[in-house]
Amino acid sequence: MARAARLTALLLGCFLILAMGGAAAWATDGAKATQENWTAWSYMPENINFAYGQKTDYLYFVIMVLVASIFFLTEGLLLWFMWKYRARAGHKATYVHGSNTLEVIWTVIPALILIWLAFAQRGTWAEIKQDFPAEKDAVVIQAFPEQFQWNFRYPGADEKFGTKDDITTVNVLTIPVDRKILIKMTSKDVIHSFFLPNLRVKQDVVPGMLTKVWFVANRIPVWDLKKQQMVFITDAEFKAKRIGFGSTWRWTSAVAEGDTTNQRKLSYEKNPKKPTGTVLAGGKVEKEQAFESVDYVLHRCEVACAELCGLGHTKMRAMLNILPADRYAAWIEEASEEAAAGAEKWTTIWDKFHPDYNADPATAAVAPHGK
Ligand SMILES: [Cu+2]
Repeated sequence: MARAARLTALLLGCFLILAMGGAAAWATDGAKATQENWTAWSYMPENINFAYGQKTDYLYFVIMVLVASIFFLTEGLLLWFMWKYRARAGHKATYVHGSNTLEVIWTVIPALILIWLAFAQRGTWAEIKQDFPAEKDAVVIQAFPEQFQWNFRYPGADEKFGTKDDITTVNVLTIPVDRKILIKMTSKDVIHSFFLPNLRVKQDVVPGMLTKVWFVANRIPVWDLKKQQMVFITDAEFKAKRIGFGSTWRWTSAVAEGDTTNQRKLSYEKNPKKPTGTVLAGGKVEKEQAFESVDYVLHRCEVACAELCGLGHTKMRAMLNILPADRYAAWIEEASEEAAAGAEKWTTIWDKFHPDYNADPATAAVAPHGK
């Protein structure tokens, strides 16, 4: 028995040392974190929503520090007591009923911490989930997910939903950079969850219920051809660089020869059959440009479903394109000329059962539900 206790103590000790090593590495990264960017400590995807993303990350940071401290305190005590009160000759076990004082202390302290947290996060919660921007100040987009795809709708030139000039897309969400985006959503079938990891947005989408999210994308995702990796740049940087876009060049995804980890390496490569492509330079479109003349290729983020919504759940993802204002306007124009993708379900389901979801609550009376 004594041997088993020693072994347990040894294993727990090893675990604690490993955990402390991890914590030290984490604290080192944490030191790099700034008020604007708390992501450095967390290994989370880069935050590009400076409207409130850094506040979400900061809350994660505070809660992690709290939880980690309590973890080391309690596991340390456990380890110490296991050693101190181990079975050995000449020591008789005693029966302890418990201590009311101790019980009160370790109930009251966590309760106070939780109450403090509830108040400390209140402002951030209200900013994200309650204080939505006015529809006239935001780009309003509707989302209507179903098993297993993301349907989006834009109001078109008349700025009204449920009219003939609406633009609908499937698995493509295109937004302008540095603008407030307001997404109004409901589900066509089961519960889904609208998840934009880089924007710190996650919100359930529930059938028969209107839920909303708002955010600002302050960076544009591009692919750095020299580093062969995704980077995020500002609107000003975007305009100062040469950016390949459209179906310019070849996007490859392959496992490198001899790589036993089986990790796919993504890269853009020059297509021998089509060595030139379309490039944006200073906001102007230049055609037939050489691959070598380009700094970045326009890239995208991901829209994921964060609710296990059925067997095809893992395939339920959409592209998130973030564009400078002029490119966004060009995209809207292009999209309104194209045949709308999956437009029918919007008119036969959304507009029929949820006409009130189309109205701007600031300017129009909300129609009774289902009318
Ligand atoms: Cu889903």
